[in-house]
Amino acid sequence: MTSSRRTILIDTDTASDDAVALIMAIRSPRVDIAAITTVAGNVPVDQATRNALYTVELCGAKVPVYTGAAKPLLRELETAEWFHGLDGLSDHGFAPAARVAEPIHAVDAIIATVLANPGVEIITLGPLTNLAVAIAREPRIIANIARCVVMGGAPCCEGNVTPAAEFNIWVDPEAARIVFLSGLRIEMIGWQLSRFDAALQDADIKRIGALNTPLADFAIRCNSAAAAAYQVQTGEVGISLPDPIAMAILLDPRLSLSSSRHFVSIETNSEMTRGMTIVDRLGVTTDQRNHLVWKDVLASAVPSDICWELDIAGWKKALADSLR
Ligand SMILES: [Ca+2]
Repeated sequence: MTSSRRTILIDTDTASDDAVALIMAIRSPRVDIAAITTVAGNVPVDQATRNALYTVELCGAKVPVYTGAAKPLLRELETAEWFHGLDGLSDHGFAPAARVAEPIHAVDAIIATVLANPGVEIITLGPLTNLAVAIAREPRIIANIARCVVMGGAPCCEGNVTPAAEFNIWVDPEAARIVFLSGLRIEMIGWQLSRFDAALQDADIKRIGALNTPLADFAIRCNSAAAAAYQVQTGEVGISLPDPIAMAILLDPRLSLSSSRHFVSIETNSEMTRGMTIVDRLGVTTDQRNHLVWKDVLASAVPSDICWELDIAGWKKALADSLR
């Protein structure tokens, strides 16, 4: 049985929804986690590391955690405590983990893990800073990554941090551009998949609460600030969980009911549309009139797989199963 488990690496700006995604991966019989690497995003990177260590310990696991980039490649860090709470876990005063991070930088850990595990699958749950630096420093990793699932972007829809952009891409658009243009095939799980019926509703929350386990309790409690902020932000009620949805699809690709493959570019120049994920859904970038603007993408990128539709019942079942 052990041989059928896939090896994955998780890169995360660990706040509340990241923590739930970590639980899903740690508890999954489908994968072994070679490394968790942290990056600045929702919270400063040292807080992200503390949250990742706390979550790993809560699960009784021993996955190594490596601290990574403290800020985006070119820009100042903009965090999201307004959404996740000051500690990223809704400020319930969870006791610090006894474990500490490994004494190796996340970028070095990504390169070493990929080269030692050809065919590894990577999932990014935060800004793409670490992966961009790893690719720039050691391009050979690209050929050794079997899948790269990116929670990020707002394909052909509004963003969650600006009208144009989703948070993870917006925080470090230069890094996202490097990754999307690197030649790595990306499975893009946009934030819009976590809205509306995909968000946990009262009945879902009650069902999870009834599991009456420490993990179920933590998963709901650490998202209390996010649930309130989501309602302010969107007018929608519920706990929206973008990172766990991306993780659910990584673990079981059948939960993506509809996807298609397109070139994607990332806007880095405009302030208005900074971090916009521009999806060539109609395949017009090779037209003469677009060729000049898209030439960098066409020269170096491969098209990304954009997920359009989630199996909502399947996702909620996968979540509940991981919290038992
Ligand atoms: Ca995240």
